[in-house]
Amino acid sequence: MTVRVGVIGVGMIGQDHIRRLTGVLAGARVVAVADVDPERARQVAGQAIGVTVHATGLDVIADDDVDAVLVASWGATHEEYVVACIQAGKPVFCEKPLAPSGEAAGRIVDAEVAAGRRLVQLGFMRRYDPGYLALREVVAGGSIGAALLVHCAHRNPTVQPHYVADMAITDTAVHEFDVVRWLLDEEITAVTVHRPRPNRHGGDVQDPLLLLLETESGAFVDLETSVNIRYGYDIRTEVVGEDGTVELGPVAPVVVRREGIQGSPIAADWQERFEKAYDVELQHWIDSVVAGTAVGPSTWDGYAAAVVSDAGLTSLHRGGRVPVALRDKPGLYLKDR
Ligand code: NAD
Ligand code: ISE
Repeated sequence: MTVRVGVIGVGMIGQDHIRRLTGVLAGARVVAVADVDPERARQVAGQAIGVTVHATGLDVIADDDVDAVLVASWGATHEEYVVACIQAGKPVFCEKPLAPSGEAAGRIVDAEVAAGRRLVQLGFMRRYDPGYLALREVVAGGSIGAALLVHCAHRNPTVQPHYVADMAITDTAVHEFDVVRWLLDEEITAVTVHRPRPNRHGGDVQDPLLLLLETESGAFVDLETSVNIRYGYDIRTEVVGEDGTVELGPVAPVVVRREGIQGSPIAADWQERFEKAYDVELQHWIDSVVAGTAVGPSTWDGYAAAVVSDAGLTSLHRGGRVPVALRDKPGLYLKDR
């Protein structure tokens, strides 16, 4: 079976996913697109044969020729599309964040629980990155003892013009909110956000931020977000256990020595750093559509991360330590992790 995919939002990652669905992965074909920028939608559709351009994302979902939907529009628009997919019974891959608030994400949980089956896979691609998978295996294997601390840095050289201050939490730090829950296999219980001296490149975006997360077991996580750091795209995670530590290794395959300096290339952006992870996550999605059940990061994971984002935003704007209060986990998600 070839899965016929409709794509909503054909900006940077939408186009990148279309490229991999079309030329890299097996078992899928892009048959329809929509974007609030219709000219962009036409341009992207024109690069392949047989791609219908729809006026709206909801038209993509309603198209009988579309078996499954990929949502890659801005975060605040995800709820409408994901809920419409669930109500239409169509599998949906939704880019992170699931929604910009816990309340909106909770409505998506309600819709999926009402449908009685998982239809959503969320784009937390770090769970498919070979480095993070190896890190998790060491933590779960117990050789470093119980995890006590996690040190994280999430550095972007620059961000897009539509990136506003809150997105450091809802769009950037949200990756760590998910990956920490998944690495330690527990929920985050409180967030404190500190604002260091601002980077002169930051403009209206308060940058960098330093977040302190606390988890159910009492582990502490420090997270630096820097989104104007210029030198490259750099993601760091180290788990400190009772008997040892484990951290992501270098991603560069080579070390260069010249003119008195030893160095390794640093990824330019998220496309380059996580290319393999995006390939594996989307192949996983296509295969799950064929198999008939959604797998991987779930609506619940998106909800949990969104509630942590809420706490992070409260701490960013009002200061202080903000507890995270999740609702009870519905039975639909109990066997996930
Ligand atoms: P982008 O601005 O490059 O592209 C978004 C596109 O969506 C634009 O073409 C815009 O016109 C369109 N759009 C906006 N609202 C729409 C709507 N209501 N209906 C249809 N189209 C709409 O942004 P991007 O960087 O591609 O990010 C898109 C999403 O992907 C965001 O949620 C972002 O957080 C996520 N993302 C994830 C990763 C990752 O590492 N997993 C990386 C980048 C972006
Ligand atoms: C972007 O949307 C992503 O998801 C990238 O992975 C992240 O590094 C970046 O900060 C976000 O803006």
